[in-house]
Amino acid sequence: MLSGRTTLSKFVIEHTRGQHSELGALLVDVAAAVKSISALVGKGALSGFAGLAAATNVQGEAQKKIDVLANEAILSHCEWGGQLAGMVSEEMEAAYRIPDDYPRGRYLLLFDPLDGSSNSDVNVSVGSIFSILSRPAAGDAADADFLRPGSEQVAAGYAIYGPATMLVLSVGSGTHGFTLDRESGNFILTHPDIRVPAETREFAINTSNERFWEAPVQRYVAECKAGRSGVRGVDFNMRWIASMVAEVHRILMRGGIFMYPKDHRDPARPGRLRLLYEANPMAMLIEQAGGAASTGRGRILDVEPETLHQRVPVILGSRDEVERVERYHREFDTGTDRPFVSPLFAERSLFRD
Ligand code: AFP
Repeated sequence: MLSGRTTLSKFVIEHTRGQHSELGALLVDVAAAVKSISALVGKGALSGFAGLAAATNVQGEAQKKIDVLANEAILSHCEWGGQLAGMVSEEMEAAYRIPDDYPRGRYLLLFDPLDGSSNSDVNVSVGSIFSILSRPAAGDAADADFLRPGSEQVAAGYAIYGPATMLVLSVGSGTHGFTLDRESGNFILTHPDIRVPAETREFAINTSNERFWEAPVQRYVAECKAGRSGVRGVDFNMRWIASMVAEVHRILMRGGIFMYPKDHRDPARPGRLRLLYEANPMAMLIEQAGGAASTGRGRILDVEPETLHQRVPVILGSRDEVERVERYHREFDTGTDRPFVSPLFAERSLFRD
């Protein structure tokens, strides 16, 4: 029965009526782009676009053909509607100027067209992440217009291309999930007002980087791994999908903490994830769902951006655990933390009685 089910179009129009009425039209265009990317990703190897493109992106990362196609899908679906003054994408070094054929609008769209794409060849869930800022001025946006703290976002969301394709978004009044009904082509509201449990026993981090982390992160993860035999007194579970969208989606569905922290491999890279079109939109979604999103030393949404593609440490999810990690950073920075004793030594010591 289709009647009685809320579609994405109905939801966004009802929730953006008035001051941001054009925002609804932009979100409908984003949803159309997501549907086309979903169809492409869903073909898998049959799409003929597996493998690497000839180029590398601004991050110096090998660009996959499907990255390029997803990027083009969002540009082509969103550039013509008259809501945008410019776009920023992970796949493009400079901001994208709206072609002269199309009118300008008062919003800015920032996005990662296909996050987790290194998983696309191994059939693991990937996603698209987007952030929307408003820009009252007329005409084309300058780079500086995009460099605004995440607290100024008027909307944020992601698509996850998994067994089902879902669109999860916020326009500032909660975080809500829509599932693509492939028969009708509509996104249907299936997860209204998502809430992240404050407590969790599940953490997500790439532990192969452990030796590069700062001590407070090493301390937190060591305590989780020690489980009931350590200071936490309970056992924890670990996940790492290497697809931020999939990790954040799991956390919105059942709680958890996701960490891609600062590490000391490269001082110029204070983390792997990008502030404007990964950390900020995910932080808005998590906070709107009652969770927390931190750099370890401050709220992600308060970070003042300096460059379009800057990276930032990310610790987000269940509020109690994020606040614990922040406390460990404060104790480390003020020299009041317990000396860090690596459990590896304890486990491996030949002389332990
Ligand atoms: P790709 O888009 O290059 O696959 O990177 C995905 C990602 O930015 C994020 O989605 C993951 O959480 C993180 O990188 C995984 O990083 P590691 O491969 O270092 O674990």
